[in-house]
Amino acid sequence: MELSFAPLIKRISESRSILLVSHNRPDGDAIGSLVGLGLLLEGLGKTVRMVNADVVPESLSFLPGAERVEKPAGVAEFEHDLMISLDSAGLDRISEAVWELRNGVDLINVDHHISNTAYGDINYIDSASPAAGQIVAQLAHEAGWPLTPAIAGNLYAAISTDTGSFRYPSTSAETYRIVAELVQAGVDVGEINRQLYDSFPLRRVEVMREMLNGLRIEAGGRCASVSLPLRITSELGLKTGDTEGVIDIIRAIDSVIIAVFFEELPGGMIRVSSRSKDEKYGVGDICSVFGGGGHTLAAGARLPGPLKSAEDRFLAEVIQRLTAN
Ligand SMILES: [Mn+2]
Repeated sequence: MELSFAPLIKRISESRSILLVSHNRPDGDAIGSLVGLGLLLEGLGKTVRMVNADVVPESLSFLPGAERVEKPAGVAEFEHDLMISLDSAGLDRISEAVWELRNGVDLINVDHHISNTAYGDINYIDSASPAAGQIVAQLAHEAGWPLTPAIAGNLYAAISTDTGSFRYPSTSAETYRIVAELVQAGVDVGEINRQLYDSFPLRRVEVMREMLNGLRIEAGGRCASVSLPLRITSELGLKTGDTEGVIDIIRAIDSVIIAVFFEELPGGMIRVSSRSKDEKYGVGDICSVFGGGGHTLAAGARLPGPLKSAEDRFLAEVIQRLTAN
């Protein structure tokens, strides 16, 4: 089916008050696309509230408008006539407490995950797009909605973080075209990249030191993995976002095709993040074996603990595929 922004633009134009939501444990794309679209719609005179079930990571709190992101309880009284979800592949990526706010209004689903279940009344799913933020920027372009430096900064952050700073293969000519528009609209590229990539709290490097001590290299160097026990999370007082980038470091090892990061969660489940450098060895398929999903080159899953047994089960699947031919 041909992708078209027309139904979204029409439905948004008919709306007066809009509730925007994005996935739990938000990353740069979840916050940037959420706030970017929120501010865009406010610029059109809409009443807008932006919701996420989890806190904005400290590393993204500098984004203009990030302080506007609210917990579901804060918007219980908000009377909206439209809801828009961003960067969220399925209903399960967003907390029940957020969905309870829907109150039967139409839902627009804007996303770039190939696994998206098209759960909206209107769906705009572009799995070729590297970021939900890029789709929002294209929507603004198409609709002729004015950009401000704050809007552009949020969308730039969304695209930059989801493309690994414009390095992943999903980065297209369209990405650079749309980002050129964002820069033209007032993004200070040096400053925003400093904030995004050169402003880590020390604990972010300390956790890297801890995890690299336990680095596992397997499948003849083609698989690298690290894991984070809950004990370290509490010892270092880690916050959401502190482990961002760890997987990119082990993925960068020359021989590595698949990199995996295991994190023990309170309650005993193990969150698995995985990255591949080669479409032949997609991690989306591997994660789906364990009930997870995502993209070919970046995917996740949750396994029951304990940590070591989750590692062994997941890595056995990875190694089997990497050594199959
Ligand atoms: Mn995304």
